[in-house]
Amino acid sequence: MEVVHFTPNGIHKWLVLCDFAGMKPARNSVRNAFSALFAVLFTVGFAPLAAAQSLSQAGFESYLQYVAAKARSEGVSQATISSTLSGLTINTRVIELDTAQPGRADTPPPLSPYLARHVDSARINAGKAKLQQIANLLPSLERRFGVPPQVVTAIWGHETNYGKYTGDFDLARSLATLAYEGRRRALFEGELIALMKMVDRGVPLSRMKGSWAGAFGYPQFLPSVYLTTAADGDGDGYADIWTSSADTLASVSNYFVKAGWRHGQPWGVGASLPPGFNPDNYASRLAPSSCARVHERHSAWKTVNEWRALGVQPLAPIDGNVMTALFQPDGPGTRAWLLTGNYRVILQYNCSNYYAMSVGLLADEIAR
Ligand SMILES: [Ca+2]
Repeated sequence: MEVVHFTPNGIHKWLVLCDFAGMKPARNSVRNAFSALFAVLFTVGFAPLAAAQSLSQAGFESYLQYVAAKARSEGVSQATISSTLSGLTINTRVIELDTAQPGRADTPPPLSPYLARHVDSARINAGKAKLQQIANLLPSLERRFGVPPQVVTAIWGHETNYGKYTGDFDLARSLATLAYEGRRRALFEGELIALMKMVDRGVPLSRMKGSWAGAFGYPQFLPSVYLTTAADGDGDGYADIWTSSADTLASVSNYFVKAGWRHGQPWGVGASLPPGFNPDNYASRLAPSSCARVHERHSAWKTVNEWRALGVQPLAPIDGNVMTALFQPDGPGTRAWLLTGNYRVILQYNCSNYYAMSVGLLADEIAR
């Protein structure tokens, strides 16, 4: 099933890392070899803990010494290591939130009520207003990235309600806690070190506040995503995703470019089905490599022209040669859509049909 209810720290930020993580290699082979040896020794010493009751402040501090050494081996300055890690304590609230994530339901809840809550007039009008405020920058942003600003704005609206809530957890403390807790240690340890690299780049540590799971700023990037993907949209040379609308749009656009957004294609279009049409007859035979519960609800891929030949009619302009999958989330007699590869780009931000559909439809409404 999909995660239906999203906090500003949705699971997508973890998936994001599969695509965009990438630490800089150590500067020379000797250091590289030393780092590898060091990592092996300490990985053995800091294997994931079996249960929450194994966590202790003393163990946490030992673990942070290991993280400090690893950060040093990756070139992080001692000043940053000290200011980031010294005095940190375990945040038990973060562990509670992490272990309380919703489970999976056998039958996905209907999409329509979710859309009604998330694509409402307040969010549509706020998105229009945000774009209006930087209308002079939009043509150059769209030329530079090839991603419609309203799609990117819809992401911003979904992640943080256009910056209204970005989270006030101490990110270093959250990431260190989650890494030490150990269920996804490699992920969170890498993010903690990426956070320190951000500080070395000049981002004030005081800015490093965000969700309990380590995401921050208007678009809720993780530190590693910021390092590889954040972009300057207003030309001041700095990617400020905490206060700048233009930088937020540039950064999310850049994320979409890296995820394979195709310029000129919609994310999807509504579709009408002929009487008696059963999408189950066109189920995909491909086994999705990731995020299977999301993708298995989509049909096999066909061109728009092939769907037309079967009586399926797109309800908005779309080129006949575009490959699409049919999706009728709430069953026979309800709304249906033809989804393009750009829908999958939105899924890379957060792999949920609920999320991606509401982002796409919100974008359409903002553009209207
Ligand atoms: Ca900027």
